[in-house]
Amino acid sequence: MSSPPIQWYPGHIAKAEKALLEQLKRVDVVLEVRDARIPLSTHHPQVDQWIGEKGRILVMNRMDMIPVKAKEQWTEWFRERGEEPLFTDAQHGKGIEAIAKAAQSAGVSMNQRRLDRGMLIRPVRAVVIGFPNVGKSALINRLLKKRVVESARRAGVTRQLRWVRISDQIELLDAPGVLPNKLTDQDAAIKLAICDDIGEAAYDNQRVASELIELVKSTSALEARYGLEIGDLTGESYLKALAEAKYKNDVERTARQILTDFRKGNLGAIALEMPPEC
Ligand SMILES: Nc1nc2c(ncn2[C@@H]2O[C@H](COP(=O)(O)OP(=O)(O)OP(=O)(O)O)[C@@H](O)[C@H]2O)c(=O)[nH]1
Ligand SMILES: [Mg+2]
Repeated sequence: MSSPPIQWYPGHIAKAEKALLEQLKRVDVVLEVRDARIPLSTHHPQVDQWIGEKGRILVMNRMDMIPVKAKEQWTEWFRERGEEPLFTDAQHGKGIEAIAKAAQSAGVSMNQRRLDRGMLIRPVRAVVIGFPNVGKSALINRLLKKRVVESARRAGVTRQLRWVRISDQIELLDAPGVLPNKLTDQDAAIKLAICDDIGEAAYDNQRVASELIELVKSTSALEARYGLEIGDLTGESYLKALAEAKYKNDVERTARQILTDFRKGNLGAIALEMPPEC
């Protein structure tokens, strides 16, 4: 389809990135939060460089939105690469304890190094980094067991960096979502749009919904939800057929409906990305 490439790099994100880089100097551990539905597309290319020698905790949030099987395959894939992904569901408070523990133990080794150098111990300072809307603030609220930072169903909710004290041992910095200033991989950009991780002004709903249909075509999710079989229709034709059958031929409304249904989990648990060799 011939719509312009998806690009989204609003001013507040550029500013946020600058402020984040400033604060990074003060941070011991980075919690890198990704969207479990698209673990590769929510990998920020610069994050490894930002983390440098700091500790890293790899968080796969929204685990409730993918099948258990996908979670297992991703765990295996990351382990083969020497990484240990911690899956969470910040919406319902699952997997949070493991994150707190990992941050705490990073603090223990940090303080041991301080003691060795004759310095006083202090709480570990961690920052939550990730694409917009992956659930960073929700995760912080869960770690704190109360709602202290704003978290909502939109990309770009957190605008300011904000330190919160999780316990005597952990201080956590909530940061606004960051993303590369240029989305060179357009397949990834489409998935970010599908998952609501970029602002909606950046893309065409009908195109993105068509791509979503293509991606979930092999599951029975569409038929189960809308009662319309996909057969060998393309995403675009299915969208039109569904508009005709159920939405008074309003293709735009149909596209929005499908996207909303996917984002709310009404299509069921679906992994939009699987480990490359699976
Ligand atoms: N189903 C599900 N929803 C989640 C999960 N984590 C967060 N959410 C929801 O996703 C939306 C975005 O969460 P936020 O915490 O605002 O995300 P954020 O990463 O802080 O977003 P920005 O501040 O915009 O960068 C909210 O509506 C959350 O309730 C999860 O694990 N599962
Ligand atoms: Mg936030």
